[in-house]
Amino acid sequence: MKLYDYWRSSAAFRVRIALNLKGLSYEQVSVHLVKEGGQQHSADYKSINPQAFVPCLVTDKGESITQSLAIIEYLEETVPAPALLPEGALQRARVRSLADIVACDIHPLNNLRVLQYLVGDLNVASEDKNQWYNHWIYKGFDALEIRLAQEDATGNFCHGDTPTLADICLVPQVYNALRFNCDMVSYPNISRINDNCLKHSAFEKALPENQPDAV
Ligand SMILES: N[C@@H](CCC(=O)N[C@@H](CS)C(=O)NCC(=O)O)C(=O)O
Repeated sequence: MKLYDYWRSSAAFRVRIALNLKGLSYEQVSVHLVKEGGQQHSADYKSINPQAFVPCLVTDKGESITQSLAIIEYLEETVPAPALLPEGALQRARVRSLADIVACDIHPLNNLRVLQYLVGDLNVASEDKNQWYNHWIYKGFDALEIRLAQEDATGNFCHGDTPTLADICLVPQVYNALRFNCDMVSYPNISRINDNCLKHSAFEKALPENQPDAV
């Protein structure tokens, strides 16, 4: 399998964690999101993903899949063990719901192209852009923290004591929060679970700084 990847991409980071948890080997093809105005915008890459986003996974049969959650669900269906979703429809809905707080409601607002639009087209000052970035993280983490604190299914990980899709989304988002100096003091459960995940080699190996294209 081939993963179109970028070390600092948190959506690609999710897929790297899932591939590692499943024990799957893959070839990494770096798409530099900043160099040359962003290699994701090249005609070559847009013929692979017209959305001009990483990640994109290409299977050994040459089929390509875009969107990190679709890729992870594909891996879950084709390589069921270890499971990244729990038994039971309600439990799976909980995990997907936690994951979606990050993947649908935080991350898209803070994506590179959104930040570039704020600064480049709307002339938003750099400190206001950072405030925007942190605001949406705090909004999402406030809700996530309450749920992780109050819901019985929370364990060493977001759901029980093994990593799931929720942790796969959480860890890259915490990584970005720390990178942008978010104050994590109000988020003890998020921080605890993040620390537990990072003790796991699948997460550690997927960290941005451990990627071949990291600078
Ligand atoms: N919903 C997509 C989001 C993918 C995404 O936002 N990728 C970012 C990197 S984390 C990207 O390629 N951004 C390029 C840009 O904004 O120009 C997914 O989950 O795969």
